[in-house]
Amino acid sequence: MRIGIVCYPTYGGSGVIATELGKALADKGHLVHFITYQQPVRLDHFHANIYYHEVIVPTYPLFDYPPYESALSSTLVDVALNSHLDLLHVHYAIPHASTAFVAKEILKRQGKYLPVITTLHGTDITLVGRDKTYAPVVSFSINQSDAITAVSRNLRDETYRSFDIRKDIQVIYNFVDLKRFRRRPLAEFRQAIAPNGEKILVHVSNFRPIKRVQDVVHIFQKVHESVPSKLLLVGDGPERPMVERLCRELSLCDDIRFVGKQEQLEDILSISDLFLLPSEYESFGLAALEAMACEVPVISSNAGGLPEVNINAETGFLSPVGDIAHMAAHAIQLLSDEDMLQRFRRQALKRAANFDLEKIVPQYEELYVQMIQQQ
Ligand code: GMT
Repeated sequence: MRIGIVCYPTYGGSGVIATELGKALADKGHLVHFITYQQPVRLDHFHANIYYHEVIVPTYPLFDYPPYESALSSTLVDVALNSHLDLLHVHYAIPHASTAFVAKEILKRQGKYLPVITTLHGTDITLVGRDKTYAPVVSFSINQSDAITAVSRNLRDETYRSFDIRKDIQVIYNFVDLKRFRRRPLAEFRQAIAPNGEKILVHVSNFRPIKRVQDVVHIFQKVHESVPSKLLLVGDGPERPMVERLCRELSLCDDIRFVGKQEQLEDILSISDLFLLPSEYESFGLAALEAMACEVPVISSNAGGLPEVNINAETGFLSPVGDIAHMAAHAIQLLSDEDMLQRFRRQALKRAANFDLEKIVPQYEELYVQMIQQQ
């Protein structure tokens, strides 16, 4: 199949899933065309079956806001016609679903039918999408998609609750490449981070308020009081200055390292003992799944789709949002009991195997075939 993929090319989970999906489809022989304003972060190798089309947004002194959506729709029309796309798969509703709709309507008038599949990822529904500034367009363009998928049951249900959707939303879970995300012995790296055998806790996010990174630091403070430990904070974003200040106020700077955005996440996860994800909301929690694939149990909130990924008392523990004491108590329990920690590690990996790329990608392929046959 000739598949067009539209996504945010940045470090967010939706862009990661879109890019990893495109790479997996290309490995299976499909021709994949990424259409974005920047090379997607995880599109890091040349692949004979992958094409990248940059959306150029011409500026003009009249524009305070360059019209990205129009540039994207026009690029989609151009790529669909010249690269003979069979379908378009857009990730994140805003503005991708509406731009895809415009492109589809233009193409229809030129005699080309282009099925559009929209994958909902989370904040496009729960945070940004519900904002009344966007809601009518989100609702309309989701209903106009030929197929809609959501990355968890929770997100599907939230979408039905928030919008008047008159179509079936299929749940296709996020996935992880178990060949890449696997625990490897990196003793020297571990020794460099935790020279005295301390336990290593880790958090990965885009440091947005919804991630509650300050809770991560407060949980770590409690853990640190009873278990010799280090905390690695991976990623970057608007909350970072506040989190840095908090580390200084709590005199934890020597034991907390901000490592910024990292490409080799699997190396960091390989030396970690526990993953912390106390988010206000996660439609799925891809970062937690990648940790579990590297045998790192997860202490998370029970928000959104997290209970569909992290199984309480099996692959980690779930707590109410903001319950720092509960999360810290579970972290201490796990880190203080080596047998329990090893058991949870094995169970985390076993659970992650349910979301193996090889199991999930065929579900998208099947959907694509259905969409093409419907023409
Ligand atoms: O979490 C973010 O802020 C990034 C966001 C995105 O759209 O890139 O992540 C969302 O999509 C991921 C991939 O499907 C999910 O794993 C995240 O849980 C989801 N984030 C939220 O729902 C807050």
